[in-house]
Amino acid sequence: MTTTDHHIEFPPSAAGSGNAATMSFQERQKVTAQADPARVDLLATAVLTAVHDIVRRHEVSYAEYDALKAWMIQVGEDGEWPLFLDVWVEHAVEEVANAAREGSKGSIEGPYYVPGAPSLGAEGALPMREDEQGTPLLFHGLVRNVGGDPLPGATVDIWHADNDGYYAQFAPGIPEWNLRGVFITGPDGSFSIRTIQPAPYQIPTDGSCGALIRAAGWHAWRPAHLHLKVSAPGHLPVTTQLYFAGGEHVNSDIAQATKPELILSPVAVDSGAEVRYDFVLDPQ
Ligand code: MBD
Ligand code: FE
Repeated sequence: MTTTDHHIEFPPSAAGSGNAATMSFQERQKVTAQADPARVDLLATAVLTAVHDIVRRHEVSYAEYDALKAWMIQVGEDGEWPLFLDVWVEHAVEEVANAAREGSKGSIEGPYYVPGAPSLGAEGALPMREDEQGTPLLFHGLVRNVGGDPLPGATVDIWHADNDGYYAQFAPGIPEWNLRGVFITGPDGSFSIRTIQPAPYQIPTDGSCGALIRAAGWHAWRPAHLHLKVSAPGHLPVTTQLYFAGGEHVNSDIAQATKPELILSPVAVDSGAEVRYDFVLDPQ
């Protein structure tokens, strides 16, 4: 089964996007190495000890323990483990993974990347519907190395939500590769992408992650963002996101995945908005 076979019901639902994200992850997940038992012992013991400590410190009751058990069962039934982990845990993993990087800042991948989007050359428009809603955005720049040299033949893989905050292949009724594409930088290291400005993304409210957000009195929003994976031979690939200055929730991302270096300030042009951003890749 491929991601495109996943049946997602209409209207969009937490279980629809959650189960599609779970299947997408399972298809791509390849555990190659046997886990080191010493490392598993260390990490599993650390997690369990932290949980025991919380139970004692906050005098967790049986009612609260059973509520947690019921909620975790429901997260699985909704397929929302990828969503839960990517929203509330991945930012710390990304911080550790990219601590030594000198080039462009990374950010979390999130649950909605799909490899294999259409390849579009150095410049062009992302696949979109004839009546795609949203302000047209021209997003262009260079891919360079840390020494400042342009990198021709670098790959800029971009995916983002539409003007309603939905991702192709994770919500019903959107063409398969809508707002997803792969660009290859030209001889001067440049790329130029025509798309639309995405909308803020709301965590599905009708699933278990939504239930947690409501129960805790949190908000459910990520700021509008572009997702990118940028790579070039001999260089460390970077997975990142770009945000929009002044956008809603840009300083209150529920996924804690914004960084000052990742905020774009597009300028208004006749056709909509335009912005330049250069990516810098560390050597491998
Ligand atoms: C998203 O679009 C996203 O980028 C993350 C990290 C989590 C949920 C939805
Ligand atoms: Fe996203």
